[in-house]
Amino acid sequence: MEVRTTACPLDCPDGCTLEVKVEGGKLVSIDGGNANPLTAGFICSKVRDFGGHVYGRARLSHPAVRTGPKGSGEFRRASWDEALDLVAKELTRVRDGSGGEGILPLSYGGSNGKLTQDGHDALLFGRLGATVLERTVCAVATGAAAEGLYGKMAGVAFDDYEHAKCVVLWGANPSSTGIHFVPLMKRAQAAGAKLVVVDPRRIPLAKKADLHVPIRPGTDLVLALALMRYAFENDLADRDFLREHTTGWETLEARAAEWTVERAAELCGLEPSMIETFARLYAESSPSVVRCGWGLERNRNGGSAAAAVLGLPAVLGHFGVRGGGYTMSNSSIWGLDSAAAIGAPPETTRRLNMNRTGRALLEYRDPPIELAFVYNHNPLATLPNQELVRKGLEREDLFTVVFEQVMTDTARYADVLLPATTFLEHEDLGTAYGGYALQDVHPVIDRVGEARSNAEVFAELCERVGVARPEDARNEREHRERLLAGTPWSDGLRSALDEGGAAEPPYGNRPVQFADVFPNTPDSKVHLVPEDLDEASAKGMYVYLEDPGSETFPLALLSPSNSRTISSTLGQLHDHEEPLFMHPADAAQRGLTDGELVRVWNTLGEVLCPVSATEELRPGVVALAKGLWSHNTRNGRTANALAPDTVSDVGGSACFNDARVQVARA
Ligand SMILES: Nc1nc2c(c(=O)[nH]1)N[C@H]1C(S)=C(S)[C@@H](COP(=O)(O)OP(=O)(O)OC[C@H]3O[C@@H](n4cnc5c(=O)[nH]c(N)nc54)[C@H](O)[C@@H]3O)O[C@H]1N2
Ligand SMILES: Nc1nc2c(c(=O)[nH]1)N[C@H]1C(S)=C(S)[C@@H](COP(=O)(O)OP(=O)(O)OC[C@H]3O[C@@H](n4cnc5c(=O)[nH]c(N)nc54)[C@H](O)[C@@H]3O)O[C@H]1N2
Ligand code: SF4
Ligand SMILES: [Mo]
Repeated sequence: MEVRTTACPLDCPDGCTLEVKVEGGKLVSIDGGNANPLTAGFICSKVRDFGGHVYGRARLSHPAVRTGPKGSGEFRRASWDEALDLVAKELTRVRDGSGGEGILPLSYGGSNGKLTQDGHDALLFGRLGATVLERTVCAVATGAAAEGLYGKMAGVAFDDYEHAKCVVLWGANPSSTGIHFVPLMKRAQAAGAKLVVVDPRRIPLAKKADLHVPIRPGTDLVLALALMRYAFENDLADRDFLREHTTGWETLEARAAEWTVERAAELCGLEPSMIETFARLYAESSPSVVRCGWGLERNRNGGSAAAAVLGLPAVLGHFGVRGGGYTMSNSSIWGLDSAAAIGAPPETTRRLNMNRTGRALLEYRDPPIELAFVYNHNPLATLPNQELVRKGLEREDLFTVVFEQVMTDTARYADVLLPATTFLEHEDLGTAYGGYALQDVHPVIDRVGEARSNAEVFAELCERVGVARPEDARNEREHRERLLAGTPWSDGLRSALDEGGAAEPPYGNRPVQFADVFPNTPDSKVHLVPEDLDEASAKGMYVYLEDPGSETFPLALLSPSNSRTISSTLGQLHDHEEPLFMHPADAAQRGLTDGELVRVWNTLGEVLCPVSATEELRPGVVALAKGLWSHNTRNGRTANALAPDTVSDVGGSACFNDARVQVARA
């Protein structure tokens, strides 16, 4: 038995170091390593059980071609040569016929590493002139806000939370989505930090909080503006900091002015005294830190909400001390641009916001989408407006390629299936986005069946459609070299990685905001009302957009992360029936008893599942987990069938939590 070291690149803030026990090329067990200090020697149960994904029944081990009707999951085995030949022929046929824009690459995070996306895939689709997919299901509203205000300044390290006197956890549920934050938070509380949790649900950390603010979904913008107004009115704002280090604060103050504590309380469904307590606690504690999650962006007000929340430490002048400031995503601090490093052409073709994929598949003309190439993504499980996506994939005249590790709901609709390696079988480069670790991901086990990596398959397809060039990187290693060479601190990074550890940025992995790191904006100031975002948002930034609920569909449906899966990854391992959670008062009003089968519906679709009454939700809010597969509900539909394909005010982000529904006995 051998222990091999690698890292987990999956879509999780933590970026764990892994120690993998291997015997005869096969995985025996996985546990946490220590190269990334955040891992602290332990990992989540999802990845500890990853063997079930690698070797399970659903794993794809050879290419296949459809034999049954679309969606039936009936395939025959094919050789790589036959499958790639077929795919290359179809790509060429569409490009030479109606044009490259008839090709739609459908991809999102996949293994989330820097070498498995925007590599040879970008060369292939860029050179074919395919439709460009805007990857907008996650982090684009928060990302636009963090970029606009601070140029994505590096965030407060979780390790420094123990210096804070007040921690605000806003729209994040680390007990499921980034477990290493939880013990650090415990340490911070033991050292005297007060914890405020802003979440419509009583999540595990809300139970340990000094103040749980059970906000009505989609109203975070108003709460944050009310906190600002309170600070301006009560002489708590740091006007010296605002004058010296920010622009746009006068506009922000003016836009916040309408949100008195009373008005905000009414709209957010909170007691005014709770908002005042929050305002005082956050303003008067120093250091104070805000950990901003992604729950608050998944609605129409998402971009302005994230900007207002991230603007709070500037208004209060909470920077310049260890444990003060904010943490958002750290994903871009390394300056690693995979597509640029590999030489992908500029994106000049038609663009599609991926939240509108169903519409594009059904409605695009000039040219219509004739070929969908799905990789790193399970669109049927994770995109909004699931019924339209399904109708699109059912089109007889659509040629669908699915390049996947396992037989997902989407893979069942493929015309050609290509088997992909997992992160235990290929090279990658992983960046934690919560902590500060950049780590190599190594192949540590033998490949399963005939699975191939993204780089191999897309490089081969470049050859077969005749767009490969002699100067192209040949493999992941060469791509990695070019990627590291393109960063301002390449030597340090490369030597740290080659020594087998986790590389850290030159300012260290515990930077103090406004001491070690400053906004990456052209004038190094915080732009509280970034002009481009203000212009791009329909009514201007910080203008509250009304709740989409109605008398017919009064309940707000949340689809929060689920601790068993990462988005929908690993969903094949959990075929239980998932309940809709609902407040007992809402259940009683509808005459529903715990555990009975209900129908959850709106104009977009319906889901049949059991109901579970819980006081952990506020009345008026229901929840059905994110990332479910068709086998998790009675009728094979999930929360995504009820989620609108509308987009947020800023950034064009998905609005999953703007789903408004009705519930009745089935
Ligand atoms: N186990 C597991 N881990 C994951 C993932 C997973 O699916 N499973 N997904 C990964 C990915 S892709 C991401 S993006 C991150 C997400 O990480 P998080 O942001 O922590 O997760 P979410 O579940 O999206 O949302 C967090 C919380 O926001 C709350 N929320 C919903 N609507 C609102 C609102 O309007 N306002 C406020 N204040 N709160 C609201 C929800 O109740 C939820 O508790 O996690 C990553 N880690
Ligand atoms: N209702 C609802 N839906 C949501 C959300 C929500 O809050 N509510 N949140 C959204 C969020 S935050 C996100 S990030 C998205 C995620 O949406 P997706 O990106 O679709 O996420 P996954 O379900 O993890 O699917 C990734 C797929 O890529 C495959 N894969 C992994 N590595 C590789 C590889 O190296 N090569 C290839 N070819 N394939 C690979 C995996 O097997 C998996 O099936 O979902 C969104 N969907
Ligand atoms: S999913 Fe997150 S917690 Fe689990 S091993 Fe990977 S990085 Fe660590
Ligand atoms: Mo995400």
